[in-house]
Formats: sequence, structure tokens, C-alpha cells
Amino acid sequence: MTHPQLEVLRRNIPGLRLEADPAELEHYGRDWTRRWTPAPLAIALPADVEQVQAVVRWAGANSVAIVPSGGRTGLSGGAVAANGELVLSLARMNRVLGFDPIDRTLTVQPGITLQAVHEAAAGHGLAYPVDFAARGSCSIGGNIATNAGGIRVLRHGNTREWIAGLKLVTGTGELLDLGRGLVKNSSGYDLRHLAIGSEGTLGVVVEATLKLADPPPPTQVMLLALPSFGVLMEVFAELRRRLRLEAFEFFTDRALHHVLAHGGQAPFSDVHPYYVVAEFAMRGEADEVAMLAAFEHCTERAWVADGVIAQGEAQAAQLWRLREGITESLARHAPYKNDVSVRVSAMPAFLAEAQALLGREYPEFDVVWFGHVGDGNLHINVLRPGGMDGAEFVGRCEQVTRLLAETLQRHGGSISAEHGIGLVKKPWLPSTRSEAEIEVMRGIRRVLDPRGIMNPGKLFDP
Ligand code: 2HG
Ligand code: ZN
Repeated sequence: MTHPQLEVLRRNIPGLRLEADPAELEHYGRDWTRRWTPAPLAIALPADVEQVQAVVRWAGANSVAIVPSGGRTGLSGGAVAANGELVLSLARMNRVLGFDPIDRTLTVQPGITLQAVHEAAAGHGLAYPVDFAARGSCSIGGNIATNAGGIRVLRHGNTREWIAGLKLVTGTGELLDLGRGLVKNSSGYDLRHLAIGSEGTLGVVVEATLKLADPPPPTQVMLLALPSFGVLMEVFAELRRRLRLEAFEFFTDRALHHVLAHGGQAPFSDVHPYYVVAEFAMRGEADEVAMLAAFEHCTERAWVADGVIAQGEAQAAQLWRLREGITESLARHAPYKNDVSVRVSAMPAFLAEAQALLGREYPEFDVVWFGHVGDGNLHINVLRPGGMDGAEFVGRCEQVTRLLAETLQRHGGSISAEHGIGLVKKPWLPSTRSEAEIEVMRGIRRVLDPRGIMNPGKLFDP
């Protein structure tokens, strides 16, 4: 431990776990971006809220930067500690604190995984409907810090919709109790929503009260093969018109190629350029009829070239794996990631322009498109060509991102739909937010973190 004051911290906070051996520094200093070399000062693993407050106060008094840390499954570098920061890991604070059947809320500590939340909600006959592939590793605190989205936003909205209350330890060590589970509370600024999506720059979430929903209805999962990008939104509109869509996800043949190379099972004998996984509620015979009618409508117009309807849960899970396995199947290529959004109505025009732009700029690159088109959210992963140096690759991708950001700006979109800004997208924040907005955000950050110790360097500079 190099910082002389760390010993003081250890002595003054009995029960605080502090780690500094190289394997731990490496493990806690990085997220899924893998672009920066981890170099934290140490890792603090508090056991309760008081310890979090004490660590933050110590950091303020000693001018030590803090990186709040959940499951570190982020893709924008928001949880990277590469500059001697103290990582404040919430991993030990991972319990369910309570369930209220009248309020239909679950109160949890921030280090609990999304999957454990799903299981706890199901144990009470209810559901927490935010969901995505990293569910087994990501934490609720991190989900809140990035306002995580995922595969069911189409039906249920982002994390923001499901937070009835949260407790935040600010950059001064103050504990704020925000929202307090009230359904109605018209008493001024809702500071809870400032904390959601703040990427650890305003404080550390130390407790959350989550709203729960009715258990999901029985659903049907369908995989469709599409001949062109142009018909994607037509298929979406047709399915949504006739059915209660729970999810509508798309991916390209390149994405499927990588998933299959990683052990997936080919869904069709032919290869098609585009695919959609759609899940919808099945509330009886009328939905069966509507599903078949929608399928027929799409095939008659040649919007759909082939399709498979899951026969049972195992096949539904298998179809979902083709979509949910994409990120993992690409990981070994250390892809450059884009996570962009436009209004759903702007999607067709944006898609056409973005496709032309990326085709022109990346002629020799493997570019993998997938995402939540029903929310206007696309993931574009660019794979490094063999033989190209890592720094040259990132440099090239950043030039293209500048052009993509301009295109997004013309279509009123965002450079980060659901992964956050972190370090990766910081240069392009002004393409999504006006200078006046960023100045307001700076002011808010100064109030909640006057010493500038909470995740400095992330989101925007002071
Ligand atoms: C998903 O939708 C995640 O699967 C990850 O947001 C996206 O790897 C990505 O680019
Ligand atoms: Zn996503």
C-alpha cells in the first residue's frame, strides 16, 4: 500500500476490507472495455453505509479520487481505475433488505446482481422487468449509475422507471434519501433522477428500492430471417400492431457468424443477411391467430424470408442465445463499440445513412450490427483487422465515430443509448448535449462533489 494515509483509513474504519495485491488491483481496475491498463491505488470493500461515508470523507480529506465499482460489466470505461484511484467496490453490500407486498417494492443493497433481484422478485410472485445478457454479473448499483436499458425496454422502459427510491452518499460523504418509495411526491426537484445515469460522478448509490411488476405473461419467441435492412421497421410495425411485443431485437449475418463460431446452433439451413428475435405475450387463442396472421402478412410481402417459432422453453432459450451471445462471441476480438440511438420514427432514415457511412469508412473491416431497434437503439461493433496495431485501430475508429456523431446529430440522436459516456464516448458528449446543458451538469457536479473526487475524468471534464 503506497498511500501513507491508507493505514489510517484501515485503522479508523474497523471492518473495512482493503485490498492491494496485484491480482485484485487488476481485477477491480477494469471493466469490459479492456482498453486501459488497470492501476488503482487500492480497493476498499465496505460492509455498510457508514463505512462508505467514512471512505468518501477520507478520500475528500486526502484528495484521493474514488471509482465506484459494481459488476464492472460496463462497456464505456465508466468503472475503469487507471490513474491511482481508490476503487470503492460495493461487492460485499449485496443483500436483499426487505420486500413490501403492499407497495410491491424490493429494497436491496447496491452490490446485488440483477439476476439475484429477478430471483428475489419471482420468490414473491412478482417480477423486476429490466433485463439484459449481463444479468448474472452486473450489479443494481451499476444499473442505476448507467440507467441501464436492455432487451425489455420496449415494453417496460429503462432502469429509471423502476427506482422508487435510492440512498446516495455524495462526494462530501452526506447521505441523501431520495424518493423514499413514494408513488406521488410533488415537492420540488426529483434528485433521485439526477443520481440515475450519473455514472458515479455525483455519489455512490448505497441502497435502492425497486418497483416490482406483475409476473410476465406466457410468451412466444420467434426468429425471423429478413432479406434487407429496409424492411426491418415494417416488420416491427406489423408485429406491434397485432401483438403485445415484449422484445424486438435484431442482428446481422456477421453477428450470427460469430455466435455460431462460438458454439451456437444454426437456426436455418440458408444464410440470410438480417435476423430478428421477437417475443410477445400469448394470452390465448386470439394471440395465436394474430401471430400467424402477422407472420403471413410479412412473408406475403417478402419482408420475411424464413421463420421459426420456438416449440417450448428450451428452444426459446436457444433462439435467445443467438442474440444474447453476441457480445461474448465478439469479446476476443476486442471490438470498438458504438451504442447509438435515434427516435424510432427516425430509424429508417438514420439506418440508411449510417450504413452508407460505415460501408464507405470501413470497407475492409468486419462491422457487426445488432440491437434494440424497437427502442431506436443500435449496437455497432467494429472488429480489428488482423495485423492492425491496437492504437491505430482505435484512432481509425474514433475518426469514424466523429462522422457517426455528426450523422446522429442531424437525426437528433444520442452517441450513448444505454452504455453511458464514461471514458469511451466523452469526446462526443457535445454532439448529444448542448454546451448549456453540459454547463448545468458541471454545476450540479460541483454542488454534490465539490472536491472533484467522484469518478473524475469520466462523463465530462470539470
Ligand atoms: C446488448 O444489447 C448489450 O447485448 C451489449 O448492450 C452490446 O456488446 C455490445 O455492443
Ligand atoms: Zn444493448
